[in-house]
Amino acid sequence: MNIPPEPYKIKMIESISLLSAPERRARLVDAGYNTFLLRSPDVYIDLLTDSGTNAMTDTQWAALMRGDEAYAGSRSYEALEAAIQQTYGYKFVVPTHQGRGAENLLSKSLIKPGDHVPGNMYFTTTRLHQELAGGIFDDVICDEAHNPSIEAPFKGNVDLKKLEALVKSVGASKIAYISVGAPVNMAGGQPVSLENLTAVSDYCRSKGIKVVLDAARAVENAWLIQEREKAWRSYSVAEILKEMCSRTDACTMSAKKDANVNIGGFLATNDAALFESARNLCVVYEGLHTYGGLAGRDLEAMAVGIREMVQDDFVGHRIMQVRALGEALESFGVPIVKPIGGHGVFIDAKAFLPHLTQDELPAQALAAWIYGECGVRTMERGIVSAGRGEDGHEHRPKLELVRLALPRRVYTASHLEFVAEGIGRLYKRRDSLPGLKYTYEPKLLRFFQSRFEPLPVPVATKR
Ligand code: PM9
Repeated sequence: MNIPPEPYKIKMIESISLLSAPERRARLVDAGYNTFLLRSPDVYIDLLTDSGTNAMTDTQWAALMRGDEAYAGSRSYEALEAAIQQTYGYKFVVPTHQGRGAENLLSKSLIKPGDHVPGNMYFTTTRLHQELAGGIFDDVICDEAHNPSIEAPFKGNVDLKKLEALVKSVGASKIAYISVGAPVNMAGGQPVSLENLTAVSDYCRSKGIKVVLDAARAVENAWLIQEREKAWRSYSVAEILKEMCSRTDACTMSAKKDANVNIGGFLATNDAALFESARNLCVVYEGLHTYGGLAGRDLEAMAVGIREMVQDDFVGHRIMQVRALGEALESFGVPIVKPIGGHGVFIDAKAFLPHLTQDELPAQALAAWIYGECGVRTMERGIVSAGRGEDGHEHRPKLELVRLALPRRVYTASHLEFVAEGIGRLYKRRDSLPGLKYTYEPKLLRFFQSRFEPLPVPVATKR
């Protein structure tokens, strides 16, 4: 595999083991064919998510001991506030227990019922909080993002024409804010260029519309800007991140991603009125505004993680590791989203299982069959994740993807080779893989808790 040597060494390990094939099949039945319902000890290599599953540094572990557990005015809050101010450049900080906590405070603060919230593709929790606050999500991402095989460098970009058309049709006063994910998780970790973010920012400022960054993996976006955008090639990841934030009014952050902590998040902003509202709502939904649902030690680990996350070699190594996994999968013919994104490889389930219709849940099924084949846990990012609208209709995304998200600093090249070989084997017998149907579907964020059973096995055509 073509991965540069790790810029770190291993200090602690956790044992993992592979169950036998019959045991894996039994665990799949127990889990209702939903990888979220598998028990972690039954998983060999866990690529469900890169959220909260990262390995912390020794300095982060040491920082845990410094946690100030005072209810109010904790010193650990001051450490976090300074780290965010210096790394992202926002003035005001409200800690939250994780990203969706910040999304809740933001949505409740800025959205009035009937308002529109444009964004560069939906994200599950983000859109749900917008809708729960009475907002209407409008997708304004560029068309290329919906096509898995187009090799454009910035498939996360906002299509300004779509944004302008929306503003024209509903009026700027009905736009609560624009939410810009950088990179775009549901499109395959596709980045946004600084040129595009600047254009969005200039346009929105001219119309009095706020720009909010979903900063969960903004550091990876910054690295991809450095790699692909000529004007920014000589800038560090730290400098590019600050430039990105300077184009926005606020950010919501799941620190469980970029910042390498197991729990934590925040809302940060330069807007005093938004800060005032979010800080007040924080005491209702999260905890006091200086701990936001977290322990003092979590705030300390997050503060150190934020300062460390912008190291160019760490980010570069991570992205090259993801890329190597994608290339290994491609060497077995497995169809994946191109270009390979920052935090994971996304398998194109429609192309992998072309004999299944969207209602036969190809991505959900493929995630289940991958676990059955090799004990690797992945996540559906298709119609099941997209969920239903207010009136019960199914959202029908163009993309049916299975995501292999790489936790940071957790797995080695040989783990990734094992993953690629296992999925490569499955690809050879793809014609015989059936779809799934629901046996249980919860109302909200159904992908977490739904249960399924297999449809009849298709008659395999010999290759
Ligand atoms: N992302 C992920 O695995 C966690 C579970 S799936 C809901 O990709 C973005 C871009 C995310 C994200 C979580 C959140 C929410 C916001 N924006 O999980 O609440 O990828 O910390 O963050 C997951 P929290």
